[in-house]
Amino acid sequence: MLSVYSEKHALRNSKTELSGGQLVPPYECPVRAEYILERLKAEKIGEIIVPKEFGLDPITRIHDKDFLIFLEQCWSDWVATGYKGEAIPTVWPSRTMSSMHIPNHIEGRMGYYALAGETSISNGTWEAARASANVALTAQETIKNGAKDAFALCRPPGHHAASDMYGGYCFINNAAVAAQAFIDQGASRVAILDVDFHHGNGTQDIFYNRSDVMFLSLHGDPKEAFPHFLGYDDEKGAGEGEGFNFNYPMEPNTNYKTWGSALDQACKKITNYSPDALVISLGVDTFEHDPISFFKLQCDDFKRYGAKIGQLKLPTLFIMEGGYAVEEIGINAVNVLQGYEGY
Ligand code: OKP
Ligand code: ZN
Repeated sequence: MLSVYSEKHALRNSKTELSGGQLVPPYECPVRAEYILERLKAEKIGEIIVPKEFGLDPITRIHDKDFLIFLEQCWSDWVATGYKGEAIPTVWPSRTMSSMHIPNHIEGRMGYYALAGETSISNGTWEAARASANVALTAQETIKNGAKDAFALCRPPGHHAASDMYGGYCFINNAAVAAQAFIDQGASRVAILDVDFHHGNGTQDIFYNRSDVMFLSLHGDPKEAFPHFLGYDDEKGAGEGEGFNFNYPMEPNTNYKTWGSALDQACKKITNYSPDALVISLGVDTFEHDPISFFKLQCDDFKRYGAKIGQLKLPTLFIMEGGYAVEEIGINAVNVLQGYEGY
């Protein structure tokens, strides 16, 4: 399988994450992508290419222009106020305090566009997020041109980002941008299967009213896990999109037996939908030793479920999302690809 990787991911190197009331080194760190790259090479998964530049057009199919301008300018606006730390929101349009006016001051704009506060913005964040989207689009293009499958080694991840919200380590929704590219090139139906530990709230929200993109997500029950406010099993889609959104929230300590049967159910929905392409939001934070998650998948389980995805026999685009047990991140991500390929 061909992979796409950009060294520009390393420009996303913020020093702080707000976690447990402290500013800690971010879990979503550059070494994650380097370990995956290393494992791709060691296991000889296939050719590794650099991304092409696609410009902003395919990104504005998913994200609002004002949001993208905010992301591009956030760091310089923050610095211009004289603030010394990295850019972190402190105020939000909360339940009974949301006029929908977009404030001018950077503090107000941060809260307007942020869905959570852990993710600091710093120099290079925008450039890395753009490169990550180009990685996804380059891999997508190889499938459009006839490849069976491809792996986009995206970093930063994307599935929490909505049309005008960043957070949960995500800025541009790479999976949504790639799915939309398939549609814009003539696909009638695309399925996005999100196997990251966290609910893909951004992807769900983007396609919630549409029947041409089905979204299915297996994740930690939002009663107990980030992003807490979306990902319940009664979220089925709305309007045209009703019946095209499926959530499989699971309890703390879920093992592969339970997780794998949820995957089987999701795979049945995908088969019945008969999509032209399948996008996998591939997070490996379902791993038993992940530091911020609570599922109990073991290294071999990633091969097992890769094989199930392979049995769908669909053109398949893997998009890297989360995974924070960095020592094993390469093994687990590449195990999915190897299982998919039948090794
Ligand atoms: C991004 B991706 C833990 C809070 C978790 C953010 C998690 C973002 C995960 N104290 N905060 O889905 O892997
Ligand atoms: Zn995750």
